[in-house]
Amino acid sequence: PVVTSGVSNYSFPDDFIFGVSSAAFQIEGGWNEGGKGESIWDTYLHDHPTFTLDHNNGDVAADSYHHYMEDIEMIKSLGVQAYRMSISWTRILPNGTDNYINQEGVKYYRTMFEELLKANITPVVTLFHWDMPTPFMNFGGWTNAKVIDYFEDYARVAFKLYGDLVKMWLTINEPHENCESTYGLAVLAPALNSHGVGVYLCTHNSLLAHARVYRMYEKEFKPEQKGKVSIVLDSMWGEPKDPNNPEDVQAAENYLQMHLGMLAHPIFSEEGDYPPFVRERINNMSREQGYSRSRLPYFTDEEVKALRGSADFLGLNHYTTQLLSPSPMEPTWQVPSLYHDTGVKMEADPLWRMPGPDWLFVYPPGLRKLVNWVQNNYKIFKEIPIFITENGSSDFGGTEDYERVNYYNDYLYQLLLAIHEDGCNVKGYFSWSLMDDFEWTDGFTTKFGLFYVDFDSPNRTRTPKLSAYNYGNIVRTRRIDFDYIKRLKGLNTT
Ligand code: GBH
Repeated sequence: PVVTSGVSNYSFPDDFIFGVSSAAFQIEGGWNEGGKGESIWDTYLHDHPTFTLDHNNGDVAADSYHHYMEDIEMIKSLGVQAYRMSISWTRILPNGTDNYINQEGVKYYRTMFEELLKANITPVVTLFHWDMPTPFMNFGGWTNAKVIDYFEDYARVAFKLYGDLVKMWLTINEPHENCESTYGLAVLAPALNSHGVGVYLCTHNSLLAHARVYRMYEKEFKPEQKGKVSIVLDSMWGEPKDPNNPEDVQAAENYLQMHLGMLAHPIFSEEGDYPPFVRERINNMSREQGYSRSRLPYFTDEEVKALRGSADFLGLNHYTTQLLSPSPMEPTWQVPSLYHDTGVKMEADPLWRMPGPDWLFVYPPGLRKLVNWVQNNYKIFKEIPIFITENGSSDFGGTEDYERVNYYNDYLYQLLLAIHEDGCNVKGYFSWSLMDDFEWTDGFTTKFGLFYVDFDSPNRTRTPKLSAYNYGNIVRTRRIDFDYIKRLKGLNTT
């Protein structure tokens, strides 16, 4: 039964980890302080100030470079067990390369991890959350396979510096979104138009970089440090527009294979490599378009082997759902492109709420269905767990965020159903985001935080929203009280 009032019948198991998420470029600021080098987000936004909706950049952001102790207090107040954050590559390696290590940057993160641990909060650390060192982006970023070597060097430095404190590592945040939006849709810096070609080079090299770092940790660090390493994959849920129409069901499955399977299958399936459907589809499309080689690169046998099983758990980001039906000829697609290759029509149900801008539609069962899809597609999740590393909702501001409260209640309830009724092996959940931040192309116009940040105040003052109190209650009671905020606000709960 789906509960929407009172207290949830199910509770989160004792070993279930609650956390909050953030990313370096989105909150840190201090772009040129303490010896930090530039990432492409610094460089590109300085050169193209109108790239973001509000013409803002990340120079100061939420100024966590100076206010990190407040951040830790906020995290503590939620009662969560873990904090997912990322390291800015160029804060510790200003040139991107390991020939020069910036001690001030090293100290910043070391202090952060120590303070978190003092507060009994486990740091979960992403190595790459989209802030590619500018020198590397100048020769292609992830589309240049040489960057894999430099990413390995950077990861080794990070493991050496922090591996005594950090036991949960994530290599790359959302390679699917990062590659598609940087090289395909050109909505992430530096907005390169290489749709249908660059997007797959980037995806391919991101996967290889992940495997390289996983195997390096396994060999050089794991025996002593005993940590876990994984990757963060993102996916919408694809709901068949008409569940009784087999073509729509197939379209939804195709979407999931092209956008999530492409990244998940090489790592989590028994056979490894890209899913046969994805391989065949892109090969066929490439051939029809006159290419003499597939736009999707091939792995060698050794690479397939290195990738297979290269994760100790899965980090899964999920926000929204679309209705899918077949449509090979959508006129708005660029040719070639990931979306054209996918060949499905995506639309939102007009009944779904959209509290923020354009893309985030609220469909809570999508989370349960997505987790089940992952669990059922890859046997490995009988042994290794799934962590939801991001989930949350956007709006345009303020602290009375009832829509966000509802979003968390409803999505987390669906997660309870996935755990208790479907037996899915989900062991943790991280809300996106701890606080309002720099939302990439949206600048500061879109808000995701549990804490409100006043971006006009010099101190970037932080204030808990209703969703922070509500999340804190879920974390502490391990149940969802659908009336908690109503009671807190003295509203009628009947
Ligand atoms: C996450 O990506 C990121 O990891 C995180 O950094 C970010 O802050 C968070 O989302 C919230 O935005 O339809 O062309 O406008 C989530 C992936 C990002 C996928 C936005 C859909 C919309 C592209 N989503 N994207 S578009």
